Amino acid sequence: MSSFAEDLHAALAGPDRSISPKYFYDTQGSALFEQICELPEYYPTRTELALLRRHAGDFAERMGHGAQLIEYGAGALVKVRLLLERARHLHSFVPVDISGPHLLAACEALQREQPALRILPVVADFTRMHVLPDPPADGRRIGFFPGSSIGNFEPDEALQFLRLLREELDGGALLIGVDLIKDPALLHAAYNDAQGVTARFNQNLLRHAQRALGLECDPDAFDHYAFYDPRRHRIEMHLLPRGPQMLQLQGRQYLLSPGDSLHTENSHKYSVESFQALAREAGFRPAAHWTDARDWFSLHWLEA
Ligand code: AVJ
Repeated sequence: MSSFAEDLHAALAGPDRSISPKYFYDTQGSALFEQICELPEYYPTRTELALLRRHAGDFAERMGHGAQLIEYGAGALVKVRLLLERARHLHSFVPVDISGPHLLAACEALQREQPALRILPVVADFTRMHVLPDPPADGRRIGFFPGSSIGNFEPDEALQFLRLLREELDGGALLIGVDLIKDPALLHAAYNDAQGVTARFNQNLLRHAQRALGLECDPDAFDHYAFYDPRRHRIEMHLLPRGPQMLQLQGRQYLLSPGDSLHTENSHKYSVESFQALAREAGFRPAAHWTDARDWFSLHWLEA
């Protein structure tokens, strides 16, 4: 099993110099991501929220009675509230998140608003195997995976992950948000905001490593570089050393030259059809999908 330290050593040693975007998210990283969601250029969050609001009644009906709602990568529990408000006789709500303190604080606030809701938080990396509470005896498991986080996976990893969810949700369903292929200029702007919040979010990978692992480096000496690759239908984010940079991690030294970019994130975009094909390959049956008027973002209901 890999750890942040092992993954960072591997990334700095090369030749790939890629590291998982999950390491953006310590307390500061989660706060920066929440700021990104408010940016005028970053359309996914508000577009998805509008879709969730508009169709909340439909989702509640599809969930049925006595369901166990499982959210993968729960964060601040903003989006799921729209489902919880309308859901009927939930068996339980199971938020899964890697950031323990963040998750537990969000659960306490939710519990105060909804004292009757049975909340069973699971602190875990949702990209791995999950240890979940038992499913209800007479209700379905409904998975919720909003935010187009599925886009962070390479297509083959996305397939593996969807297969894992399909097994976990067997007989139930998955409601998943997927960002759509669109004008590259709009995508470019969403990951290159004028205020530089996305740049700070990107650099936070190094700051997180400074705080958590004692990495020695100068995060400000790395430029944020994000671009859309129309062939692979994905945004790539990199950190580019502005000059030669010496980094030290746990007694090992790494010298990065200006050409040696650190690849920190992929964000894949899909068409409705290409995503449904992937879901079918993972064993799901696409039953419905919803998009906004501009076709920027999609929600999919997949029967498991
Ligand atoms: C959380 C993975 C959906 O890919 O748009 C936002 C993360 N990165 N800006 C995305 C992100 C840069 C986001 N996801």
